[in-house]
Amino acid sequence: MSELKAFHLPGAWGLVSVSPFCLKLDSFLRMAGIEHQSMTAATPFPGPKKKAPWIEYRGQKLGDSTLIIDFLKQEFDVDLDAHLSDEQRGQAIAIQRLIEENLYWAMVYDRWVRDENWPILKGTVLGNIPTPLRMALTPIARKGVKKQLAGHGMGLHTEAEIEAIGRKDIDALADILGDKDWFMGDRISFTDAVVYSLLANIVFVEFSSPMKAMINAHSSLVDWLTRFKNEVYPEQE
Ligand SMILES: N[C@@H](CCC(=O)N[C@@H](CS)C(=O)NCC(=O)O)C(=O)O
Repeated sequence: MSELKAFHLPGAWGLVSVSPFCLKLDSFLRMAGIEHQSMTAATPFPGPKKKAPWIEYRGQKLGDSTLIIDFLKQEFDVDLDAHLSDEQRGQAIAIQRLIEENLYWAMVYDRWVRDENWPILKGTVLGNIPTPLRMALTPIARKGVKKQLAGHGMGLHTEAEIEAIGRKDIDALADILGDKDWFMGDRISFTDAVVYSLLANIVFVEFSSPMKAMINAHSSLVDWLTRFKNEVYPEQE
């Protein structure tokens, strides 16, 4: 059995995890062919940064998907981006920042602030927490996430402003993809995993979000989502 354990928040609707950062790590591990044990955690609190995902490897815990992936690339001598030019590597970082530092927060807003999504969230993201604890914890968690949203700045905007921010990012992603098969050309790269982890968590889930329609309006993005799923998660077809 592999000595690498990857801890992620629960999955739903065919996704290994409904946390984009956890799904990104899972995609990376699959694409890199790194053997591991995939562990579902009810909460992120046992992680070293109190966020998910995290790994346990040779007696050490490591948190933060990017730091974990950097570590695993070295440890297992894998690079999904070996074929990229310096310019593409720069673009990859910029796309990752768009996804993780901006668009992610619009998704968090839709899931945690929109009232229609609250019962769905309690049954999925928070669904593995034992019932008595869940009842006590969920309102605190919601308050905490609203505070995070305000701290980031996304939560200070109106719903219409957040929609407009999301639309700009999604249109930009469609423009970057263009008519290519993959974000960085004709070969899949880590950037595809980064973008998939968030867009799949908007499109393939039951949370309502205006961003679903925005993504679905770009047939290139829809085709690319299917392409990624077929390549990395063929068993989900
Ligand atoms: N930069 C971190 C972000 C991880 C993150 O925000 N994970 C969320 C789940 S999607 C989490 O655990 N949130 C719990 C919290 O902030 O209390 C990474 O790349 O792993």
